[in-house]
Parts: sequence; structure tokens; C-alpha cells
Amino acid sequence: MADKGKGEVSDFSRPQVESMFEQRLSEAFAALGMFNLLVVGKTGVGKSTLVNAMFGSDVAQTGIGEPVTKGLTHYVLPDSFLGLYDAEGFETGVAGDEILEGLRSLVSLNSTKPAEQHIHAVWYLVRWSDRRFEQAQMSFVNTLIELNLPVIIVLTQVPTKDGQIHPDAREFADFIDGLGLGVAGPAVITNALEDQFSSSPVYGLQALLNSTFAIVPLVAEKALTAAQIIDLGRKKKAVDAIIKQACTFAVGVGATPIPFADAALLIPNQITMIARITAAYGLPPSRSRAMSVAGSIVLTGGATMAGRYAVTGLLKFIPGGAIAGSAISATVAGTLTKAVGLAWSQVCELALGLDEKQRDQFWASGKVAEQFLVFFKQNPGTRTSLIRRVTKRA
Ligand SMILES: Nc1nc2c(ncn2[C@@H]2O[C@H](COP(=O)(O)OP(=O)(O)OP(=O)(O)O)[C@@H](O)[C@H]2O)c(=O)[nH]1
Ligand SMILES: [Mg+2]
Repeated sequence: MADKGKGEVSDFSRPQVESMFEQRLSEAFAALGMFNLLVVGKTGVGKSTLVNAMFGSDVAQTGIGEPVTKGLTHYVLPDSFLGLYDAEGFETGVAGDEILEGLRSLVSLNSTKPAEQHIHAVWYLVRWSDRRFEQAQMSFVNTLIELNLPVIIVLTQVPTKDGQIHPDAREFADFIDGLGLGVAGPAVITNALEDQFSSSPVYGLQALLNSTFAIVPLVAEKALTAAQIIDLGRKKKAVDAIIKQACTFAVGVGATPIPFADAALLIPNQITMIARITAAYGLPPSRSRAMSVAGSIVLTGGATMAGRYAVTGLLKFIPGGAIAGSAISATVAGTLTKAVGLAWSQVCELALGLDEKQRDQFWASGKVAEQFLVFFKQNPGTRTSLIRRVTKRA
């Protein structure tokens, strides 16, 4: 590694960066923690459909299921920042009582475990077109509340027209709100799937997500942000904070100006940053091998080279700009790190927009590095500010 004293540095080799990235990725995903959601409601109410709409994949299909009790299964995504308790095929009455029995022992077992493993939110789904809320449903909800679980009532499959909720559904929601169930806030009105026939659009998912964020403990927020797929803004906010933190660190490194050749000093910080960004977007880490390869190409052949090239290359155009007397300043280190972070976020957002198969292909292809460079060069902070700062130094 770097030996600043001699002004000489050997870059990290690509395999080194690769394994470092793979390790940082798994640390970053572990640091997300877990969001555990319990979804209940009668069979056919739309539990699976709603979960798919909010989290993007059929957790129950792709996850590893573990029966908690008859009718209640705990699914964990292979990537394990989303845990789902699904009461599949559930009917109120006897079956409901069994589920509650299972929940009771689960909650009491959980109380001995870290908060990360608790149930953080319950969605209790009611199909609006049933137009009634039975006694059995009411006592089910009451028991959940007795167990100290934060419950959101969700009306499902609600049609809307021009943003107007079906008046009967509105009335039904008001009726449920009036029951004084002790749930967390008013019932949330949703439609998780566009109805082709009535062209009733998807509705209320953002409101449901907001209500969910309002009740989850801090320990589950990062995981929920990463797991949900409907609110990119929340992910971006988390990513911005990660980039800022990495820039602050880079500026600190650059406070003692680094010889150009020592640009590699900035690499470990950049690896940590892009690993955290990847995790914050909730990109499945099961693809971490391909991601690590892509990330290492970006950092060894892409960003670092580009950063160095930009600095040394630009110096040529500065009258009297002597490479020997120059160094990467704190601002340049910060600018470079920020540009790397922003370009990698754009890569991640591109990946998020792909379906699972395309995404796998994308990570495994050389396209990532190519695309990264495009974003990197487009970044308004990169070239101009480097020119300005290098000029000033010279
Ligand atoms: N239009 C529309 N259809 C929905 C919605 N939710 C569910 N459906 C349809 O209703 C049917 C049942 O939905 P599921 O999501 O499988 O219901 P579930 O609650 O998971 O059912 P079980 O797993 O049997 O307990 C499916 O045909 C869905 O396509 C919705 O919000 N809008
Ligand atoms: Mg289901």
C-alpha cells in the first residue's frame, strides 16, 4: 500500500479491491438491520399483492419460509433485511385463534431478543367490498393491540376515479376509524394493483408507507427504507447522507495534501461508500459477487484513473503547472469522492429500474464500468471544479 513518505504508491490490485468490496458490502447490508412486518387479513384480501407492490418481489415465493404456527409463516428474504410474517389463507374464527396463540408465544419469545428481531409493524387488511367489519375481526385486532403490536388497518382493493375514493369505501373507513380500536392512526385506503377493467389505478401505497414509518422503531428504519420500492426519495436521502460522510472523511485525508500517485489512499473510503450506497438502495446482496467485480473495476480502472487523469492531465494546460510540486488537495479529494458517490448512485438507480434477470446481467457485464464513467463525466462537479481548484493551486 501507500507509503506517503517516499511519494510512491502501488495501487490496490483489482482482486484486493474486489474482496474488500465484497466484505464491505456484507457489512453494509448487516448494518441495515431488519424490518419485520406482520400481514394479516382474510384469505384473498390482497396480502401477497400488497407486499409485492411495496417490496417488489413475492417475498413468500422467493423467501425462505419457516412456519411459526399453523397458518402463520415467517419469510425472510435471502438478502435478509426484510422479514415477513404472512398469515396465508387465513379465515377469522378458529383459524384466527390459532394464529393469535402462535403470535402470543412469538411476542413473548421476542421480548427476550434484541429489538431488531421484534415485529415492527402490523398491517391488518380489510377488503372494502366486504363492507362489514366482523366481531371476530375486531377481537383479532384487539388481541394484537393487547400484545403491544402497532397496527395499521388497511382497506384493500379500493377503486378510485380521478383521485376520488369510492364513497362507500370512504364511509367504511370512517366507520372503522369510529370503532376506537386503539390502532395507529386512521385506516389507510389502498389499491395495490391497477384494475384493467375499471382502470382503477394503484392508490395509497405512499400513505401506507408513511404510516408505517410513523410506527416503526428507529432500529428498523434503514431496513424499511432499503426494502420498500415505491419511494425513491427516501432512499436518495439515505444515500446523500452516506456520500456526505465519505466526503468529510476524504477531505480529512486530503488535508495533508496527497501526491497524485497516492490517489489510492482514497480507495478504501470509496469502497465503503459505494458498498453503503448499494445497501441503502436495497439492491439484493445475493448478487454481491458480481457487484464486487463491477465495483472494483469502477474503482481501479474507472474513478481512480479518471480522477488522477483529470488532475495530471489538466495540469498540462496550466502555465508552469509542475506536477512535482502539486498534490491532491482536500477539496479535490472531496470533489472526487462526491463524484464517485453520485455516479455510483446513478448506476444503482439504473439497476433498480431493471427486472431481476436484466439486473443480474447488468452486474455481470462490463456495462457497469462503462455506465459509471458516463455518469462520472457528466457530473457537473467533476471536471470544472477540478480545473478551477488545480488552477488555483498552480
Ligand atoms: N385490482 C386489485 N386486485 C387485487 C388487489 N389485491 C389483490 N387483488 C387480487 O385478489 C386476488 C387475491 O389476492 P392475494 O394477494 O393473493 O390475496 P392474499 O390475501 O394473499 O390471499 P391468501 O394468500 O390466500 O391469504 C388476486 O387475484 C389479486 O390479483 C388490489 O389491490 N387490486
Ligand atoms: Mg397470499
